[in-house]
Parts: sequence; C-alpha cells; structure tokens
Amino acid sequence: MHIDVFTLFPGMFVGPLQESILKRAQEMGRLSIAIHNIRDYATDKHHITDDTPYGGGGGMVMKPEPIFRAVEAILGVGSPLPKLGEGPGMGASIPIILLTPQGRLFTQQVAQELAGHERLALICGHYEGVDERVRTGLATDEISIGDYVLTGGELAAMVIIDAVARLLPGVLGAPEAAENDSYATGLLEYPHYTRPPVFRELTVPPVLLSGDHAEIARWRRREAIRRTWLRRPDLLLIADLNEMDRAILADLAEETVRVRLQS
Ligand code: 6GU
Repeated sequence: MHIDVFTLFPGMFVGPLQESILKRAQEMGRLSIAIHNIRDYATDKHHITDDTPYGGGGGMVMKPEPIFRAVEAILGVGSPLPKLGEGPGMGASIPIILLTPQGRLFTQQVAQELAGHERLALICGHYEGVDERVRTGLATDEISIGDYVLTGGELAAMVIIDAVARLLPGVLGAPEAAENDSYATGLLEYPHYTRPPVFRELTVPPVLLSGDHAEIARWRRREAIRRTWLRRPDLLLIADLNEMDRAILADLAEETVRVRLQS
C-alpha cells in the first residue's frame, strides 16, 4: 500500500513512522508513505495557506487552492476523482480522506475497509477548519478518530496509518495476531501472562500452565466475555456470540449476583 499525506506540519511525522512495525512494513516493501507539505503548493510569494473566515468570527481557515494543487499534483489532475457521497464501488479510485473532528468515526471496521485499497491520500485539517470546498470538491471521505478535538489531523493520520498498516498481509508476524485483536472479534482481549509464574506474589491462572489447550481456549473466551461485559457492555450487543458464549454470559451474571450477595 502507498499512502500520501498532505500536511502543513511534515515534521510531526518524523519519528512515529520510523520505528517498530511501521518501519519494518516499509523496509519489507509492504508500505510506502510520502509526506507532502501543503505549503510547497501555495503559489503566492509568502506561501500563505490560511486566511480569515468569510462572515467573520475568530481563527483561521485553510485555503482551498494549495490543498487542491498539492493533491492534484501528486495523484494526477484530471484523473476522475470520485466525490463524497458516491459511496463504495469507487473501484480502483484512490480514497481522498479529509481528517477532521466532523468526519465519520474511525473504527476497526473502517481500518479493514481502508486496508483493502492499494493507495490512500490523507489530508490533515488544521486551525479552526478547512475551506468547505475541500470537503465538497476534493475529498471522497472524511474521518475523525474519536469524540475529542486535536490541534490538527496529523496525529489522527498517524493513528490511521498504524491501524491500517498492521492489517496488511505479512506486516504482523503471525497471521492470527490481527484476527484475535479486540474489536476484530467484537470482544475485548483476554488477559495475557508470560514468565515468571509468580511475580511479587502475583500468580498466573493455573489453567494457563496446564497444557490443556481446549481448557485454555475456554478460559480465554470466558475472560474475554467477562472483560467486555464489565468494561464495554455496548460491544456485547453487536458481538457475534454463539450458544456457548451466551451460556458463559449467563454464568458470569450469576457469579456477579453471588459475589454481590456475599459482600
Ligand atoms: Cl481527524 N482531527 C482533529 N483536529 N481532531 C480530531 C480528529 C481529527 N479526530 C478526533 N479529533
């Protein structure tokens, strides 16, 4: 996959993309990332990229021309750029994703969807906002990474790159590593332990040392359901639960009632 990032702050991307799994993904040739400075595409003498909002009010707004020029220079002007609202079926066209707090929520499902593309373009919004014509005339999608406000789309772009990169074939060591993730299964992950068996009097659940793989699988499923029930009951409503999972859930509910009656 190739990802083009359009930003006013390319320096923010130095570091996070050059470490660990993202570094390896690039070295393996599974991922390439190009960071483009929007300012380089401003045509005026001072390379101005923002301006005051029409209608007044505080703050600055990112001007449309440098962003259009940058994206068209890199992706190729005249290539049929699909418009927002055309939905899926965009075929081989490149998603042009605007990153702002107004976008659709980024989830594991969206990460999987994006991982299916050969190429992505990410535009990082900044300041009080981006001229609306970037949204209506250039972007094909608009994404937010959560219900909070960041100073700009750069950190969001890095979050998306990270979440998408680890889904690309061959990037993670074991193929099952991504499949067992929280959210991929619809449940939070079960607790993990490694050596030593006793650390500061904290022990490892004996079942994990038993070598009984069927029993271990049952324990893990139960603990994943327990954790999801306690921390994110909203996920259980949409999780893919089988008969045995439902029995575990009923059992956990009973266990909780027992514990409450005891205390
Ligand atoms: Cl994509 N941008 C900004 N500025 N803030 C955000 C965001 C994006 N997603 C959540 N908060």
